[in-house]
Amino acid sequence: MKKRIFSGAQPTGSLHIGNYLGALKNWVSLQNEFESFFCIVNLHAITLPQDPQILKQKTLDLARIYLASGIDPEVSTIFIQSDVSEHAELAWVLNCIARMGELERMTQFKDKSKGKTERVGAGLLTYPVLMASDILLYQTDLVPIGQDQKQHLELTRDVAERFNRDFGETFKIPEAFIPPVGAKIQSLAEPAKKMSKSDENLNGSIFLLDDADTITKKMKKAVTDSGTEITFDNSRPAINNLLTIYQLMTGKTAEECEANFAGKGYGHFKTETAEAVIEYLRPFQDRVKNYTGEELKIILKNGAEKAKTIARETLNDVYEKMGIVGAIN
Ligand code: AQP
Repeated sequence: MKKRIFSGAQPTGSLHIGNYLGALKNWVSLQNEFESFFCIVNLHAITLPQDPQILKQKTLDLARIYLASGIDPEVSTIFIQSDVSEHAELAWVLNCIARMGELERMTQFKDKSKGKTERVGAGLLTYPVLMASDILLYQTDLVPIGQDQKQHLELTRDVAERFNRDFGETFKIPEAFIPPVGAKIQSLAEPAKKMSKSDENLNGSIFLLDDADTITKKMKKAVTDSGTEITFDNSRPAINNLLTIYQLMTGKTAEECEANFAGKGYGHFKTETAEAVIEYLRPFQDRVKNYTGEELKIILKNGAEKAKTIARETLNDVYEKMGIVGAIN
């Protein structure tokens, strides 16, 4: 039996190359080796306010992006989170297992609620519990994620271990798969921050659907470090980040990338990196337009049906172990 992977992205904003390099690219390369479940996590999206019409549209757009990235619906299961109500049900159960203290320590919660804890929804605090439910429902072995989700995955493991200890062996304890390069692509405008969909500074992110002109402009504006060397060096985060993007877009080794820019200036470096990104995204951007609404509907419906069968089995086991019984089934 193949081991299982589960991962997802939120249909918020526009996906950027950080989402792609940290997550989607790895989903594609792992999908044949593992039994794969890729979810569009629309229930996670509403932990921050969303325009309902835009959320609807972005949900289908994200399905197109998954497919255009190379996720093959014949091989992998693609579905929308809200189509499988077990995610929300298990999240409630696990909310009763997770501790307030551990949720309050999550850095993503702290960052996103900073200075406005009175005004943010409680869902922002319990976001990692819903993520734990997503993963644990499928008895997942491996979760391909970017570095920013590592802490949430650790919480998932803690909650699963606690449940197994208190109620008996129920959940598989998942491992994180964090790529060695590309797990944390930084903002082009503020290299100390990660590239993020919700960043108000649009120059910080290269979006997967940005046109060539926009990519070139953003790259030209990208912040650089002092000095002139174009080498991988963690103490120079801006250049390190741009060179990492160049490396992942060209598939060259670190040594080849450094050799390519030896003796060249930042202007040349930025132009070549912009060209590499444009060339890399071109076939993806052509494919993304290809999927009709009808086609998407069928893929997502089939995906949800397959996911639901597995999710229900796990949830029934959870209810049974906890003594939760209803009167009608
Ligand atoms: N900058 C990044 N570098 C590498 N990987 C990243 N991921 C996110 N940002 C980077 C990974 O992308 C996957 C999907 O992300 P998400 O939609 O669940 O949301 P997120 O992690 O909260 O990412 P964003 O872009 O910052 O979105 P917003 O602003 O909406 O919160 C995840 O595997 C993530 O690790």
